[in-house]
Amino acid sequence: DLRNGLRPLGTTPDEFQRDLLSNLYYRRGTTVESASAQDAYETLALTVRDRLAERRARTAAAHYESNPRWVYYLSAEYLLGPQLEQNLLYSGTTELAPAALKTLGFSPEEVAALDVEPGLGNGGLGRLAACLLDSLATLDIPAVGYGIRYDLGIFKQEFDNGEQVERPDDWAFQGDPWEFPAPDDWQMVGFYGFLGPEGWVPGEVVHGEPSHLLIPGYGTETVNIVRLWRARAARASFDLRRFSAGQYAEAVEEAVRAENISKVLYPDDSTDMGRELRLKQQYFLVSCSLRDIVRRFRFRNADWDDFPAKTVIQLNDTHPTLAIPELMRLLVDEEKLEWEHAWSLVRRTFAYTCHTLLPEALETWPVDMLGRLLPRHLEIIYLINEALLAEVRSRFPGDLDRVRRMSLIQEEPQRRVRMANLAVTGTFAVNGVAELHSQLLTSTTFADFAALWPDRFTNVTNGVSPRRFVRLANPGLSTLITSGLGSDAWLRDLSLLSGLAPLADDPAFREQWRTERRHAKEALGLGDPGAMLDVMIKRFHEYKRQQLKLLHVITLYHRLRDNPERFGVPRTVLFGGKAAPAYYAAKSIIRLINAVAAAIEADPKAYGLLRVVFPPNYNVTLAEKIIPAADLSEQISMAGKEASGTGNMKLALNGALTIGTLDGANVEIRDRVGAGNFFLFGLDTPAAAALRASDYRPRTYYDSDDELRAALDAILSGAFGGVGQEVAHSLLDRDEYLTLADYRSYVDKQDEVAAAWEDQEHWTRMSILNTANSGFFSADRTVADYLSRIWHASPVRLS
Ligand code: DL6
Repeated sequence: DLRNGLRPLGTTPDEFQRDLLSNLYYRRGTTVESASAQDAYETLALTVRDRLAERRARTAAAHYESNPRWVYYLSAEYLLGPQLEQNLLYSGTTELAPAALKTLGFSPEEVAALDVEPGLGNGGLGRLAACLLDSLATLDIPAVGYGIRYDLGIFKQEFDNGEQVERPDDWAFQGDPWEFPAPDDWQMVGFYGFLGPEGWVPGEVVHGEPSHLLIPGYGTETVNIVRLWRARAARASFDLRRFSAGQYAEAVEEAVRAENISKVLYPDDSTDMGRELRLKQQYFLVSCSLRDIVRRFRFRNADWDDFPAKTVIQLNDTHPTLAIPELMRLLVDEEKLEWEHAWSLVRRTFAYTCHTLLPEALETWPVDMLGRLLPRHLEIIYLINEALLAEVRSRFPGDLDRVRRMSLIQEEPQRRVRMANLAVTGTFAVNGVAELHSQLLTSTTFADFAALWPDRFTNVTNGVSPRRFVRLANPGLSTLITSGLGSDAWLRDLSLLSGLAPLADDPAFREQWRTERRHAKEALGLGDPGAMLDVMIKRFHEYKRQQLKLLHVITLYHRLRDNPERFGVPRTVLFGGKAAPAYYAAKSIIRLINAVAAAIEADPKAYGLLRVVFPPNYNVTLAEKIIPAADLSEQISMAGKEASGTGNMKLALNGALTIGTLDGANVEIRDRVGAGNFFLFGLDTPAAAALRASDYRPRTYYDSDDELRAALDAILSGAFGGVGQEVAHSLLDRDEYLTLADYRSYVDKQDEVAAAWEDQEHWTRMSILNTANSGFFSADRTVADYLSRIWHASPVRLS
C-alpha cells in the first residue's frame, strides 16, 4: 500500500483547511497573517495537487504491476486551459476549497483569478491534444503525453488602433504550481556534427529537462501525466574566463543558444534561423521523448520484439515525424538491430494523425538544413525512401510521375524532405479527424499512398471534453441537464444527452433552458442579453472566411441605415481569434473587423439593433465564457478546407445553432442534430472544387448582387476609416476561398436564422435538440474510436 506511513489527505472541510494551512507554513514558508493572494493561490494549488499526486502514485504502481500496452501521444502543442477549476472538480474539492479559503480570510475569486492558462498551443490541434489526454485518463488508459515546455506560449493579442499586436506570454513567470520538475530524468540531445566511421558525432549537445503535469481522469482514480521538455545547456557551459574578462554576453552564449530551443512556441519562421530553430524544436521533442519511452519500456521488458506490443506512439500531425528516423537510429546504431528488423518494429509502433487539407500546411524541410542539423537522420530518410520507391516501382511499373509524387524528397524548386510522406510511410495507421476529411485525404492529399496501402487509412472524428466545455464552462446549464436527465452520468457517457430530446417539447423545461442561456450571456457581459449572440471564434484564416461574416455584418448595417424600422432581430456579432504574426491578409481582416465595429458603435441608428464585439486574446479561458452564451455558431469555411473543427462541437453541445457549410465535422453535426436544426448554406466540396478549377471570376458576383456590391464599395470608398481596402481588392481580384460565390446563399440563410429567432419557443426547441443530439462529439468517444481502430490498448483500473 503506497499510503503506508503517509497521513491520509482529508476529505472534510476541517481536514482540507488543515492541509491548506500546513502547506502555507511548510511549503510556501509563510503565515496566514502575511500571506498574499499569490501565496494563497499557490498553496491552494499544492493542496489540490497533493490529492491528485496520491492518486498518481497509485496509478503508476498499478501500471508498473500490469506492464500494459502504453499509448504515447507526441505533440508540439497542448492547449491545456486553466488548471485550478478542473483540478478542483476532478479531485472533488470544488466546495471544500473556497470554504477553506474564506475561513482563512482569502477571497476565492481573487485567488482563482491568479490561475494562469498555459498557452502551449496555437488552436484546434493543441486543444484536441488536451481533450484526448483528459479522455485517456477518464477511460483509465495507460498513457503519457509528450511535449515542449515553452517559456513563452502563444502570444498575447492586443489591439492597437484596431490592429493586432503580439506581446510575449510569459505564462510561468511566477512559476507553475501544478508542475513537477524531474531534473534527474534529463536526456541528452545532439545536433549538427558529422558522420564518422563510428557513426554520428554531434557537434552540439543540449540537455532536455522534463517536468510533468498531472492529468486526472474524471469519475475514476486514474491520474496520467503529460511530460514537457525544457532545453538546458550542458552543465559546465558557463564560461568563467570570458565572464571575468567582462564578456558577459559571450560567457553565457552557449546556455542561451541551448535554452532558445524551448523559448517560444512556433518561433517566427520567416528567416532561415527561425526555420532551423523550429526544426531543432521538433527533434528536441522527439529525441527526449523516445529515450524516455525506451527507458520506460525497459523497466519491465527485455526483448525488442515486444516493443510494438507494449507501445503505440501517436504522432499529432507531422511536427513529431522525426521520431520515425530517430527510432531507426536508436535501434540500428545504438541497439545494433538489423535494418529490416528495426524497420518492422518502427512500422508497427507509430501512427499518424493528419489535421489539415491545406497543401501549404504539409511540412517540408530543406534537405540542406536537415542534413546539416541531423546528418544521420537524413541518411536514414534516404534509406527509407529507397525502399519506398522500390515498392512503388514494383507495384506501378513505369509510373514515373507517381514515383516522383510519392518520394520522401521533393526535387523542385528546392530539394526538401516531405514530412507527411515520411509520416505515412513509417506508420501502421493514418487517420483524418472527421469523416469528410478522412475521405478527402484518401481521394486527394494521400491518394497515391491510399492506392499503395489502402488498409493503413482510417477516420477518427474529433471530440471535446464535456467536463471542461459543458460542466466547467456552463455550470448553470449542466445543473439543468443533470436535473432533466435525473443523474450526472452524462459527464462520463455523453450519449445519455439523448434523454433530453423529449424535454424539448416541455414548455417549462424550455423556459428553464432559456433562463440558463440568458444567465450565461449576462455573465459574459458583452452586448445586450436580449439580442441574438452570433459568434465566430477560431483562428483567423482566409479559408475559415471571417471575411464572409464581415460582409454579412456590413450588409446588415446597410439595411439598418436604410430602413431601421424594418431591421428585425437585434444581434451582437462576436469575433474572437488570433492571426499568425506573419499572416498579413488575416491581420488585415482583423483590422477591418475592428474598424467596422467602431463605425457601427458610433452610429446611433445601430443602437439596440447591431453591435460587433471583438474581445482580444481569444484563448481557452475566454472560450469557456463565450461558448455558453452563444446563440448562433458560425462554421462557414469553404467546403473542403476545414479538417474538422472542434469549436463547432463545443457550441452545439451548449445549445447554439449552427450556420455552416458542408465542411469538416459540420457534416456529422448536421447528420446528428437533424437538417431542420442546422442552417446549411453554400457550395459543397465537389461544387467548390469545380468552381475553383474553372475560370472563377469573383467580379461577376459583385456585378450582379446589389447588397454585395454595396458592402465591398463601402470598404473601397473608405467608409471604415480607409481601412481594409486590400481585403476588398483581394476578394474582387482573387478570392481564393470563394467568399463572393457563397455570399448570397449565406446572407439569405442568415435571414432564415433571424426569422427562426423570432419564434423563441421553436428556437429553444432546436437548441435543446442540438445539445441532446451532440453526445457523439465527446472526446471519450474519440478515444474509444482510437482504441478500437488504432491503439488497441486496454484500461488498467485501480482497485
Ligand atoms: O484536429 C484538430 C483541428 C481541426 O479541428 C481543425 O479543423 C484543423 O484546422 C486543426 N489543424 C491545426 C493545424 N493544422 N495543421 N497542420 O490546428 O486541427
